[in-house]
Amino acid sequence: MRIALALALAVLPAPLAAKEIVAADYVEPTDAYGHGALPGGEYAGLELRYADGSRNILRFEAAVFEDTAPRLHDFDGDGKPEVVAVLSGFETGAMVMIFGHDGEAARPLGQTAAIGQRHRWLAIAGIADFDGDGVDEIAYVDRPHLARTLRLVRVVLQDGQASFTQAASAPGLSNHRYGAEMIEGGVRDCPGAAPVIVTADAGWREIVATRLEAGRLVSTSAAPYDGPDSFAPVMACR
Ligand SMILES: [Ca+2]
Ligand SMILES: [Ca+2]
Repeated sequence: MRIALALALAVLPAPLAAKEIVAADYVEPTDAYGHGALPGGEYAGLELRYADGSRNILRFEAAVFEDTAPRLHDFDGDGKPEVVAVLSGFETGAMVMIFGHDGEAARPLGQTAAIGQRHRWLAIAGIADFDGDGVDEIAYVDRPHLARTLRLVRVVLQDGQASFTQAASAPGLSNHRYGAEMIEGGVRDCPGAAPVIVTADAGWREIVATRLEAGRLVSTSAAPYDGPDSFAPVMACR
C-alpha cells in the first residue's frame, strides 16, 4: 500500500512555485451593488501584483469588493504575504476573504460566513496575534452602522486552505460612520505590548481601546471622540 502510494506520487508533475505577492489593489469601481455605505468603495476587481512583475485581476459574479484597501499579511509564516479583502455578495452581504497564489493561479484560500443579507457590511480594524498564541486573528466590526459588534476571528492557514473560527466578540463598538470614505481607528501593535483594537463606541462619543484578555474582549475608554484626527494619539506607540 505504501509502495503504491509512493509510485502514484512520483508520477505527479512537480508543483509550480507559488508567485510571491508584493502588492494588491481594488480596481474597476462599480455601482452594480449600489450599497453606498463607503463612497467609491465598491469594486469589481482585486488586482494582485507579483515579485516577477506580472499581475492579474480576480472578479466574482454577483459580488463586489467593498472595502478601503486590501491588506497584505503573512498568515502561515512562510515569509510571503497573503491578501485579505472584503467581498460582498449581492444576496449575502459582506465576508472576509483571504487570497493567495498556489503556483498555478491566484485564488481564494477561504472566507468567513457572509453576514447573510444584502447591503450588510463589515469593516476590518486590523490583523495581529492578539493573545500571543502564534495564530493571527482578524479584528473587524460586523455591521458598523447596525449591529456594531467587534469580532475577532482566528485564522489558520494550512495546506493552502484558510479556516476561520470566532475567538471573541464584543457589542457596542464601531469603526465606520455611514457615508464616510475611511475606516477609523485600527490596531495599535507596539513592541513589547499586546496588540490593541482601537474603535469608537457605538454612539461615536468616545475612542475605545479593546484587548483580548483570557479569551475575552476587554474595552476601556481611551479619549473623547472628536473627529477622525482624534484617533492619532490613541493609535501612537508610547
Ligand atoms: Ca504566507
Ligand atoms: Ca492569536
